[in-house]
Amino acid sequence: MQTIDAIAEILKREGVEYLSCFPTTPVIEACAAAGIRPVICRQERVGVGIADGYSRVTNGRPPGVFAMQYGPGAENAYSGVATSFSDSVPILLLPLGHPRERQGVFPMFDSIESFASVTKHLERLNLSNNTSQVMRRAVNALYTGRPGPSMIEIPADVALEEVSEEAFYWGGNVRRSASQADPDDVEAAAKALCSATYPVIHAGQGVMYAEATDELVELSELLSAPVMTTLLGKSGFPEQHPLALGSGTGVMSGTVYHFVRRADVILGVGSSFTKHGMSMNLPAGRTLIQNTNDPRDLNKDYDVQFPVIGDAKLALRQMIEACREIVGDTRRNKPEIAAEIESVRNAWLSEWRHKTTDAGPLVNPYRVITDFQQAVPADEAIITHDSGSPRDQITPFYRSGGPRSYLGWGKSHGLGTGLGLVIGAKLAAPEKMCVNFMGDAAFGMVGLDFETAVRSGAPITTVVLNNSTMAVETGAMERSHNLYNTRDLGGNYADMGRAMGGYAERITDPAEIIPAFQRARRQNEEGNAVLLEFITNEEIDYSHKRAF
Ligand SMILES: Cc1ncc(C[n+]2csc(CCOP(=O)(O)OP(=O)(O)O)c2C)c(N)n1
Ligand SMILES: [Mg+2]
Repeated sequence: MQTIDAIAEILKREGVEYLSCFPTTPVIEACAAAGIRPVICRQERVGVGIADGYSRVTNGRPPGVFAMQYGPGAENAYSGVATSFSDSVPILLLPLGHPRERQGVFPMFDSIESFASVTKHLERLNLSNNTSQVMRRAVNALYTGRPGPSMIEIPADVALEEVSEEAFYWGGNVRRSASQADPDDVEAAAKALCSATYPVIHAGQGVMYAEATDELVELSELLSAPVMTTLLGKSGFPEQHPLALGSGTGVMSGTVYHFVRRADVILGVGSSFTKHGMSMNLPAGRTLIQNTNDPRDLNKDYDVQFPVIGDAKLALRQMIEACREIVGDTRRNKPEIAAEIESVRNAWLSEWRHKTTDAGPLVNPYRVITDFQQAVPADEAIITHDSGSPRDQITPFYRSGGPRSYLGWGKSHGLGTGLGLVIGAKLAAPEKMCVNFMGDAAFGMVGLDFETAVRSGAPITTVVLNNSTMAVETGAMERSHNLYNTRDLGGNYADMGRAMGGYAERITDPAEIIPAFQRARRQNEEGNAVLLEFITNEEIDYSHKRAF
């Protein structure tokens, strides 16, 4: 067999069903022959996003895989890979490389040099007979520790060389392995947590990768501790739960604001505690407990008094046992905590009601997300935002269902990323209604990949919140906009959706929001990709923006 056949066989044995890709690379041919379905994107950046969204939904088992050509294919993938790296998503990238005799020659693009800062693992496959061991290292990087992109560059000549029968093996022994926390750390952390007057749990995406939602719910109920999530961790704690506060990012729900401001002890679980424009700052002076599986996260941006290094699921189980030893059942399910959360939420929602129920004349983005929640139950959907106002409008208000019913992303917040993610999510979870909400500028970045959804058996719903401008840039572009109209954009996106073969509607009447989502859902169920273009107002009020 050739190198590419050996790689396809290994992917098959690891359960890979889809290869997100764009030509020219013979990896596509080998995967197709092995029964792995190629999904051809319209540009590499989105192709990486498809693999990324797929991996987020499967937790990397099986992983999303993306293959592309050397030079322009690898170059155009860069922003997608940067997104996966900054969000720590386990994807496998298989760029073709220049043939060995051309490597290192000016000005050939070199993936090994260029992707070094945005990959967890990176290796060039220099010898066909090394395929098995090179792939073993790549797969190991996907399955263990902090996740991230794993890249194997396959030089075009090596790709077609023979792998000898003796050299090929795949034991299937690369599996997920994780470790518990130091029991002394757990005991100290549990004491601090149990002596808190107002504890808050701050859950990151590590909870989802560790599949630790049940343990998180158990600990929060044991202590009656309210739980917020980060942007990436959104849906790791079911947001319909009575102890759920919602998510805290650059913006936050009224419940996150109220309870975090009052908290004396914050327990981070599966969270990197990263200071970032897309994350909520932790207010000063709190006692911090941090569980992470990556020591680089500790004391990075905050003084952490109580580190708990280990897998979120295993460490939460340890914390549950340690807390139970201290407080027994005395704090379990205190109704007054849930009642306070409910009353703070209701007060906050009533401040926003004029926007969430806005009768027009223009559609208000806050009403779109509110009505969507009435039209589609959260646990029957997977939704994601895009950069810009849509992210900041959706995340405080949307109450997700179980793990991965919301794909929160954006430590690198490349405009347009949501479209690829939601196509990947649909491939991983065809039974869910998969919806990405994007602004008109976001659509401009990647919109032609809506046709990928139409063509590839990934009937998603893309929502374009069209305000004909970049509303989120209002503050940043005042002078140039006054002089040259720099923020404004044009386009008729429903027409584009139709031209690409999808079912599309333009909605201008707020009363039509719910019926439009109901029609979209039926269309998706019949296999049609849908584009809903809402003509919205320029909405630049955000909930508790940078409140801490
Ligand atoms: C690739 C990339 N370039 C630039 C940005 C900066 N950026 C973030 S949002 C935004 C404009 C968003 O406009 P739109 O999608 O129309 O949403 P709106 O705020 O109008 O609702 C820009 C330029 C980015 N996030 N990614
Ligand atoms: Mg806009």
